[in-house]
Amino acid sequence: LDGLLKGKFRGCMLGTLLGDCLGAPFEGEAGSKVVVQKYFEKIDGPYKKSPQKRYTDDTAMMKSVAKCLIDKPSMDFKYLANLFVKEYYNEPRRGYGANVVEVFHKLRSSKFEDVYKPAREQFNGTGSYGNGGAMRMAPIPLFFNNNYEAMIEAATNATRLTHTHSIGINGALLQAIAIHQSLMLDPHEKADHQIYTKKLIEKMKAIETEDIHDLLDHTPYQTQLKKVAELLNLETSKKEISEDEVVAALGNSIAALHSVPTSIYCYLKAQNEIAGIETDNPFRRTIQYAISLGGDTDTIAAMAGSIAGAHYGEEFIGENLRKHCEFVDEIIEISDELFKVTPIS
Ligand code: 8NA
Ligand code: MG
Ligand code: MG
Ligand code: MG
Repeated sequence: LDGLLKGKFRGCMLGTLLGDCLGAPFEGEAGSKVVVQKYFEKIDGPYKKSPQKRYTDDTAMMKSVAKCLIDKPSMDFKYLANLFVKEYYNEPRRGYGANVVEVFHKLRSSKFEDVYKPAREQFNGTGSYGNGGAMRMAPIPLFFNNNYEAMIEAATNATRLTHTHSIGINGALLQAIAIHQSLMLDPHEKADHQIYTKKLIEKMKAIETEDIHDLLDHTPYQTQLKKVAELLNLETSKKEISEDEVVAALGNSIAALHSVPTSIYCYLKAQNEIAGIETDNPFRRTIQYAISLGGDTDTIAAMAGSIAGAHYGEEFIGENLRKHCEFVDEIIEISDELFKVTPIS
């Protein structure tokens, strides 16, 4: 059992890394199943030495979240803010969100006095609703796999360092909850998508309780999750849903509301074969399909990849895909260190 969970830790963290590295070259483009299938045929075909794909902000920030848990298992959010800032100034050209860098500047110049203040000031005080909180979530549901309440609290505070809009925070919570759910699944059995989405909706009901002043819908994630369930139900009754329909219903942007439910959909849909995606491997199918949707490809593939990786574990992640990404061995090492400090009941 220990070995199973250790493999799921690696699968989840590698899921973020591989989705990020493999998705980054397509960021901001219109989706194309054909183009992305050809790309994956090269990457997953007979191995040819080629330049490795670089990771971006998604992995850079996830790394800091993991390091914080490893160094300070009781979670020190001032320390986490320090790690984010250090990581950013070491390598500023990792494709960070356009506005989040202001938070890093302010954190540094204020000497981390109030670590939540700079994020609160973003976007004239409304806070960021970007998916930057969600994209780096993986280590938190892994570490707190035994303590749901503590997971929610840690995920909230880790997000608030950069994102204070409730859409940004609740998107990160949904991502944590999805990983937490998939971690409990048997790698060799499929999740029942009706039960899986129903559980997510129930948990979001307990989270989406406050009015969101600038929105008409006060339970936007539950609304999006219902659309995820409807699309999957339509597919069960043999209706094919095009990528355009998926993007129109769920979105593929940098907004958490229009990318986190999308990543959950990618994971659940990719449990089964998808026309135009030639692979038997459900992990590859997840990230390949996510990238095919276009838009914020690295982040949607990173989020979908970490959910899929938590379900299937490391053994489903092929050698070929790994060889084309930088930092694979380091992520495995970090994941094992995180596993070592994780309380197991
Ligand atoms: P962020 O907080 O800077 O948010 C990202 C963007 O979302 C902002 O630059 C705004 O355009 C928009 N936004 C967020 N909140 C508001 C608001 N309240 N009002 C108006 N606009 C708002 O950074 P983040 O960490 O959330 O961003 C994560 C994303 O940026 C990831 O996709 C990551 O990979 C990176 N990134 C994405 C792209 C892309 O083309 N999709 C390109 C480079 C980097
Ligand atoms: Mg990125
Ligand atoms: Mg697959
Ligand atoms: Mg992105």
